[in-house]
Amino acid sequence: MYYEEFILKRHLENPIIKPKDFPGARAIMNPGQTMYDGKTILLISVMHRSGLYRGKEVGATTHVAESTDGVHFKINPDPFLQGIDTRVTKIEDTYYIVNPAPGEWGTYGLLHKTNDFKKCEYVETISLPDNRVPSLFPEKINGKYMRVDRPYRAQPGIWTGFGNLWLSSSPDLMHWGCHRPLLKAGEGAGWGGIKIGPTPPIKTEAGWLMITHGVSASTCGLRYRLGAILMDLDDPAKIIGKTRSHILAPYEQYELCGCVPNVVFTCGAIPDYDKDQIRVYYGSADTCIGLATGSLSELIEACLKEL
Ligand code: BMA
Repeated sequence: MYYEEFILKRHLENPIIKPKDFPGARAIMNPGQTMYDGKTILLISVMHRSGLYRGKEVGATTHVAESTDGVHFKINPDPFLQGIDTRVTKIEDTYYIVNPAPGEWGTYGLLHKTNDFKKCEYVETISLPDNRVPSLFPEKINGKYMRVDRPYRAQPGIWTGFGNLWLSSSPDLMHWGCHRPLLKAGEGAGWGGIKIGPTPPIKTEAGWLMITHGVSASTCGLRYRLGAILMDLDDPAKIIGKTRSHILAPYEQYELCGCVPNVVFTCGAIPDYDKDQIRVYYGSADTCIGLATGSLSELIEACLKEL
């Protein structure tokens, strides 16, 4: 390895899920992630080589992959959802899943729920285009459900003001308002120069920790990296920490080359509080899935130090 890893360390068996693990797949990427019944659950986005799955035009399907050791996964071939890039948040006993609805109307957020990762029920459309994946907090704050989202999409050439994060609240997870600006793309962190993308915040004693992807421009095109921010527990509109350094950047061959080169992208992370660990299952080059782990307390410390 010719580069220094900062907090997150790649698993030696990376990439842990590859297209050849799913017959007919051309890419498996960007998993939603959570724990259920003692197992690690990934909602993996499968892009099909022919665009068809079981004879139907689908483009992409989302499948449940489960594991007892967090490294070796069994993938359910029955689609759980259509589409890609799911964000999963457990609120009380229900798992809420948000994913982007692609199509001619632009990309907007769909809310679904499940209690068993067998059946997935559509709840409501919760954002207008172009707002891909509002990411829900796992509990109410001051009596309201809350989320982080990115209400606009950056357009090539008109970057300014489009890739920022916002916060909003809701009485019922369906009606959202009281919007507050949260973080501007590029503010003090090179890893998110053009746009930043949310994932479901994780509760820690120090604050709400959120792993975000950030996009920066290079002469060879876009580069997707991961960073982290920390929000105040009672007033998440206050950013109290942020890594200036990226915590993961594309360096390995499976991150540099693939369907979309130069990409590490995550839809969440899993805290293992008793081990002081955070696990990040991430999409590599929009082609396969890697695992990187690090110390939760080191990550929080870096957020506080580097703000
Ligand atoms: C984003 C999303 C992700 C993808 C990333 C890099 O806009 O489309 O699904 O991983 O771009 O291509």
